[in-house]
Amino acid sequence: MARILITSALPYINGIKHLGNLAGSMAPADVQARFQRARGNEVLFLCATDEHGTPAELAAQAAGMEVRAYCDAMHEAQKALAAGFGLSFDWFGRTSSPQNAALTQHFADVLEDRGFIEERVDRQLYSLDDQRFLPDRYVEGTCPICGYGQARGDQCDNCGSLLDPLELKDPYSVISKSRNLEVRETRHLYLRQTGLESDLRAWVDARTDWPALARSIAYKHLDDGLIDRGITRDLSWGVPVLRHGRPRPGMEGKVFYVWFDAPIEYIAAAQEWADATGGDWTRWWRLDQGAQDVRYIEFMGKDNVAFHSVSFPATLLGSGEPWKTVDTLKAFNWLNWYGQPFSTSHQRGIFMDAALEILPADIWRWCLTAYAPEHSDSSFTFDQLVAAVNRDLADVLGNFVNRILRFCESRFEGVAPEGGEEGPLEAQLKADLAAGLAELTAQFEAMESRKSAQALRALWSLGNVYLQEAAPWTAIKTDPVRAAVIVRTAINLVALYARISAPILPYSAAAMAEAVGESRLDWPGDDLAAELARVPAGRPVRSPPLLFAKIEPEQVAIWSQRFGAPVEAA
Ligand code: B3M
Ligand code: ZN
Repeated sequence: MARILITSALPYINGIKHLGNLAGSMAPADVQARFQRARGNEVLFLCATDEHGTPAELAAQAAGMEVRAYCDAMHEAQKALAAGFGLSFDWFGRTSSPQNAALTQHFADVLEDRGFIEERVDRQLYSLDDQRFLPDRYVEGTCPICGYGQARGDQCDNCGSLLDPLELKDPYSVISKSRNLEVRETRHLYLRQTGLESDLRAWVDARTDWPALARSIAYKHLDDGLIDRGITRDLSWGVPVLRHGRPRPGMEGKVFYVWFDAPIEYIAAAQEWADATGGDWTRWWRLDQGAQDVRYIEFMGKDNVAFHSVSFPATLLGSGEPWKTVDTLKAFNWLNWYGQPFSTSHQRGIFMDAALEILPADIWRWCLTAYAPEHSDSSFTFDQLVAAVNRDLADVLGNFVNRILRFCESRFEGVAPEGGEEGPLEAQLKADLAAGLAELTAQFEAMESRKSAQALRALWSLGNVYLQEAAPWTAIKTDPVRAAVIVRTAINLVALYARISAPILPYSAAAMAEAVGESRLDWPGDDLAAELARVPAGRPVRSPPLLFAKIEPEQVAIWSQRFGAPVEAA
């Protein structure tokens, strides 16, 4: 049994997340966690809300709430929606947890003790009208790289470049829109990444399991030359800057930069989980406590790769302590909304709450997997959704399950029949299933979202081909024993489909399993004879409620209107 640690990039606390956040991290991470558990591996799956920094403060201000109260409410809202999408985190933590504050301050202390943190005097934008410094997202302006007019102080939404607020052209305060800004001096702590370059490069060189996208971004930062990064900010909401537990002269009222404390929450979430469940977090994160046997997989969007492949490893490696570092970093491109970026701040696209209002979670899980923005940005369209639901789910999987179970109910009293000897059609079916299962298992292991969905769909299609050729409704007229063999085989296929569809479609898989009395959703082995005999003769079965309702064009028109999608040509 392998031990697999899985983390998903932490969704910012500001507002309900959109489908893009799901597609690029939380959903594929959950599919992989479910798959690995089904394989019998020990999984610890962690995520949390990313609660510090300017996104939180600005959103709380906009909501007219005190920031901690805002974060409390939004954490619960996001936690409930994650559960609604079947995201099976072992723990959904908070970067505002006491565990994360203690760990963040610990890393800052050991890094400084080892010479990788130093104080510097910064020049930063100060808003005379707001009477405060303007870090990161408190300032917007024109991107110096691509000219985008609403680039944020720390990163440009349009071209993804990491920015320094001083680079912005024509900057303005996000709070008051004032351009009455001046540059002032302020003291900040810097993480000396330049001092860790050779360690980091050796570490990235050893990450042979990374997909091309992650490697190319990591090497770009290394080859462009690392920079020492500011890890503190003039903000009030965040992890206070202390030195060995005591206030640090000159740093009063400052907090650690959100991207310094957020990845540390991956560890702190394990501590929160341990504190809540009695689990042992050290066997997952400390190499001297057993974590050397753990495979650690991180899921994120491509704009987060830099922080996960450079600054977070710099924190861990620079500490000189035996921390587990990521083995596989699965980065996704962006899911766009009809060619435009989804945007929480600009409320563009479908958000998790509205998504669950209009369609069940499995539909979205299937769509975001089958059309994952994996090797390039991809754009969500309702046409794609309709094809995924009507063609893949309803016509292929749903149709097979309902057809065979209804036939069993009408001609075999809803009981799996005994039947007689299997024939060449069953032998062919098993051979095809074996090949298809090997492909599906390989694609899940490789964390290839689109190819996993394709392999799964191909396996569902085998059931329809088998029924077409075996035609139990014809056989029953002349050879009821033959018809019984076909029905018993197809019922076992329903049980098999439940087990292999569960990582992507947990709710539909549970309904299929319940319909044929399959109680264990473990991953199938190579012995197809045994796999297709798990539902014994005599077991009562029943056709489940409709698994996938087809989406009608009128519905698409209503949704397009509601979510601001261009109305597709009918
Ligand atoms: N909160 C996600 C984002 O950039 C960011 C990830 C943190 S993972 C430690 O939208
Ligand atoms: Zn730009």
